[in-house]
Amino acid sequence: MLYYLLYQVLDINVFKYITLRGFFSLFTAFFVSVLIGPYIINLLKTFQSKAGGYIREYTPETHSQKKYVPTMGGVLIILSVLVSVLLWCRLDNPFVLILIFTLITFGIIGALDDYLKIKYKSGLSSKSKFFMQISAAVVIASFFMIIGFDTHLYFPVFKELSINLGLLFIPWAVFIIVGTSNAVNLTDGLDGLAIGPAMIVTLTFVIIAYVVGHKELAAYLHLPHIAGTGEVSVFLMALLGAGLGFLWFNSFPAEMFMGDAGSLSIGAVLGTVALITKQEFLLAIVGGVFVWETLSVILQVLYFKATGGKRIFLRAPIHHHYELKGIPEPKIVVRIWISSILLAILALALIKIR
Ligand code: 57M
Repeated sequence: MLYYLLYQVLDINVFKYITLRGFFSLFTAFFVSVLIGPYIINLLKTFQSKAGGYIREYTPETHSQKKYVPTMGGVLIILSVLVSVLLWCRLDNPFVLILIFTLITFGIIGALDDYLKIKYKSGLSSKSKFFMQISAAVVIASFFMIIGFDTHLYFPVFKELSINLGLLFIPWAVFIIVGTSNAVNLTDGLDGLAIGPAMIVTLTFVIIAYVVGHKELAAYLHLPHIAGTGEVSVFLMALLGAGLGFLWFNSFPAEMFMGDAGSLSIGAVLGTVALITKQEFLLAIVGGVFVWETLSVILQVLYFKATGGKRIFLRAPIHHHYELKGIPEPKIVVRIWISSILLAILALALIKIR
């Protein structure tokens, strides 16, 4: 909105620049998040304490005192992002509109699940939650087809290799969006554990979206140039600011959890950004922490079923295995952040090695 007012109406040239609006977007989202955070925490605490708190079964002893930490803090992230994006993004950019739709729809699905878990001690059934996610992802994938988006699939390292998915782009997009959304959701099991790596992935894609949207830089790095993705980096700077603001409260000991409202929406946005920038495989690398957390669950369940009850890990997802080995929660979280940072550096290095 301010882009239109300050640049197109008042002709203040500097506001046309993506970098400047990106920084304003980050700091606006951060300060909105940090300033309204305490109010959101109190609001959620009041609602949750009236409902009696919620904790999952098979939970390590260390989690029993978390029963009254309010969840659904993802609404703070979503609100902060929307305020900043509406102020600093170009709202005539189709990618920005698709990302706003993704953030809100997956946020609603997650918030509904959180609300039911708090109010009635059990959330949406896995089937209905999965159906809602698939449906939302099919709509998002259809938006891509409607705007005539390039349906080629590109690969890291092999700059000449690409496959045109055609209509198969829709199931591919659904897989990426729903898969990333649930991977972040599974990971969100320790204070700061999901938001840390999610912000590292976000910052990595701020860089990727800027480069892919810049004709000369994309050509220099042999990346497919997707016009308009520069505006996606302004959106992601808002997500980064909002996520850092949320981490202000979610760091150990957490004053609130993001809930499915946060994990599903952030994951879906990151999956959609990977599709927009045509860097789905790079997402799997920089988001390797989310991949490993999900794989640990798949391996655990398959082994459990195959051996009639034996486990590979003490408990899955893998962060609970480290917890049950006696490693303190903050140490597990920071070590996983370190892994995320190293994976982000590897992913960016792979862009150069093409
Ligand atoms: C998401 N939810 C947390 C919080 C957060 C199939 C199975 C692997 C599913 C999996 C599962 O249900 N995952 C759902 C994980 C929960 O966090 C809430 O959920 C939101 C995210 N969706 O925002 O609202 C608990 O996590 C803790 N937490 C923090 N700090 C945070 O910042 O401490 C969350 C955020 C919160 C809080 O205690 O209540 C969760 O873990 O449930 N199931 C599991 O993850 C369970 N694993 C399991 O059962 N493994 C089995 C089989 C099925 C693989 C096995 O290994 O044999 C673990 N869940 C818990 N403890 N709580 C087991 C250990």
